[in-house]
Amino acid sequence: MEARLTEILQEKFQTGLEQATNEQVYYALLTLTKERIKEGPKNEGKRKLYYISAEFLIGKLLSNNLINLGIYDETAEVLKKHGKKLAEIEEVEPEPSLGNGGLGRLAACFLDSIATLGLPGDGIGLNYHMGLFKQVFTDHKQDEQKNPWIEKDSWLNDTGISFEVPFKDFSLRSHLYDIDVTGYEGGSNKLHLFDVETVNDAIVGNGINFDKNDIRENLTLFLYPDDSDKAGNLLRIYQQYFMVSNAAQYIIRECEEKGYDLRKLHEHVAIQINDTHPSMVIPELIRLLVQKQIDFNEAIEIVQKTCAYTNHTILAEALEKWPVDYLEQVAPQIVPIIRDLDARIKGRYKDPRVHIIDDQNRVHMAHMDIHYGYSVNGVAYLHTEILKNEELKPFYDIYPQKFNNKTNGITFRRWLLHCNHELTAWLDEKIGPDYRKDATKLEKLLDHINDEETLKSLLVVKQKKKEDLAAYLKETQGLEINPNSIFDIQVKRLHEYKRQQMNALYVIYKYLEIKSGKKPETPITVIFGAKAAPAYIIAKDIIHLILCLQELIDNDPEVAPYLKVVMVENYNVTLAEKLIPSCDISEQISLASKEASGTGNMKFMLNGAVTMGTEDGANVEIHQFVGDENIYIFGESSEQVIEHYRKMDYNAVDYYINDEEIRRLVDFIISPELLRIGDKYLLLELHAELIRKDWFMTLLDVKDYIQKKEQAYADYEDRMAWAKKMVVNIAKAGYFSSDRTIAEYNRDIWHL
Ligand code: 9GP
Repeated sequence: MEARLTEILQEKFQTGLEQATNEQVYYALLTLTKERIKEGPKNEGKRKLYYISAEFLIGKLLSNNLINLGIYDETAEVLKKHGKKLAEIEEVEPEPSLGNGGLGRLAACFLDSIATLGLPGDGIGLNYHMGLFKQVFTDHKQDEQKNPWIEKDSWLNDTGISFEVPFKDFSLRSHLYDIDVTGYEGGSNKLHLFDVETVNDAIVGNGINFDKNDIRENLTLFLYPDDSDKAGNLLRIYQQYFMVSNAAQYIIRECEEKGYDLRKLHEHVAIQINDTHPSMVIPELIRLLVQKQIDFNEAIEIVQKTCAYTNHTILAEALEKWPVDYLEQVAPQIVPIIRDLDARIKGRYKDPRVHIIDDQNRVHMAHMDIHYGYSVNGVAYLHTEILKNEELKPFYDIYPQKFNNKTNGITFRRWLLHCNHELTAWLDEKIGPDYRKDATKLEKLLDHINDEETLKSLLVVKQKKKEDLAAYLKETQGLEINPNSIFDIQVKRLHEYKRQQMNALYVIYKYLEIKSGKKPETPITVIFGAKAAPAYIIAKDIIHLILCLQELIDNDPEVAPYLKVVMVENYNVTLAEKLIPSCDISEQISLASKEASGTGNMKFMLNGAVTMGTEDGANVEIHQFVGDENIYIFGESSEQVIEHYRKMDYNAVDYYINDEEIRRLVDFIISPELLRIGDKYLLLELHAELIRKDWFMTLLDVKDYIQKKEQAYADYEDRMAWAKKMVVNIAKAGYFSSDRTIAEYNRDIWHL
């Protein structure tokens, strides 16, 4: 590879490896990697998967591709020989901003595992020019700015493929860009990202504002444009229809090119509908098949045997319901099809809960997926049980055979091999490299659990990663943290159900404890990272509170040596790759029943963090694997929580009034200390919300939470005992490899 790299540098920049800048080396490596992928094997088969998703949070690609191509070490060596550092060159790459959180990152992990297992399967999504948004903090508040990531030279390959997408008043020509997806020592697949040539980046004004009505110019600017008004809702429908119409046209075109009979589409194609955003693929595919002279009833049957749906949440906000008249305004051609699909259901089932179009004339996208797809899956054991027994029970009663669970997973290539070289080397030394191909082999670590040297060297690895993070945060964000403190980390989307506010109440508790003279043995650093949806007011208030606490503590010499709070700015995949390896305590504290799975919990565990969590999502399975000794479980169970919702008997205000300790913590939000730093209105708003509403029952679990954290911090002091917990967590993480998840999808749903 050295010769080719030198050649490319000469051709592109007329320079040699020694003299080249990091930027030049990055672009040369980009070219080299793309060439290698092009020459390498492609995954093929009789049935191919198309994974349609609004989000693909792929992260930076250079290192991951080098690892998957098996040339990472060689590249690092060559660069080193010429005075360059691969880690520094990685920094040049912009992170594509094509996702929001777990849903999008899961899609990216899945693409990696699909390719690794040698399965033919492509992703299909949109090429958002500005991504979600870039988070900036000003005056202790979140500001949103555009986050452009596309450069002249990038991982995107212009395919020249284009389709006409018909809307009500005009049509748009798409333009397809592909990103190659490499498998670990395996063949490659593709991520197809559709775009529109007329999109105009220049119409984005202040922050992330733009004219929502000009679809030709704005369609692929942002992921999840603000939908708090009608124009925003319509724009989302335009995006979704554009995505699925292109997907359906692309799939049909590929089948025709291969000479397949479209009447047997399902024998060659599996479509996975990732949450409800791509649901319109069902009527669109029916429409296109009918255009190909296939009978309407037959088209429905074919589509039904082709499409499968994954549900990623029980929160209503992600179970989309589009008004029929909005669909009429965007893509009227699919409305009669949806009406027909609904009429068939209404003819068969009286229960309005399973109808597609409700009495307010709204289309329940998930209902269409369930009736007209062949599989419905949840993403962790508990989540699927809740779908079957609560949320989607009327559907489960009709179609028990369609429901199945696929517990999420993560790719160990990115979340171990790439992000934690030290731990990878340590594992290689302790148990040999087999776990790289078969993650369950990590269990071999348990043979060493009583070996003092093993435990000590693991602590050394963790310490190194803490120092690395401290240096990185200092350099990139000017934040100073103490690598000799306990790193307690909560990074994920900001949402009340994830209860960052409960963690903030703990910080208040600890602050007041320290003020009263009770100092922790080891200093504590509580790290947050989270973006709040731009229109989600309370989530932004929570960020405000955390940033105010950060400042208060930083400036209090009595407390600062023992407690530190930091909220990292613009939390993204790149930051996650630095934060996760350094973590001691992983915060997974959602209200039980609300977190479908979580995948951060798996990444932290794999990197030797111990979970502080509720019995929610995949925490339940983590708990089963590691046992009571190696996880801190607290809070009410999902059954109890569901019962509170059913009886409507949870009143936050009762906890506030009746419990002096809780009142003390909650009232601190509007204490003179914090009001001096923050915005009075926002802090009052959050305070009132916690007492009057608290939809996600913070005050229900907060005391149990505080007690468990205190126990964890105390346990941390026994370093050898703690290292054993770390070993068990790493050893038991194998189940959470997305290779296992994908093997199950393939075995039970896709049959590729
Ligand atoms: O909130 C879930 C998260 O629990 C899960 O791990 C992830 C991947 O399955 O999906 C998230 N859901 C969404 O982002 C929106 O439905």
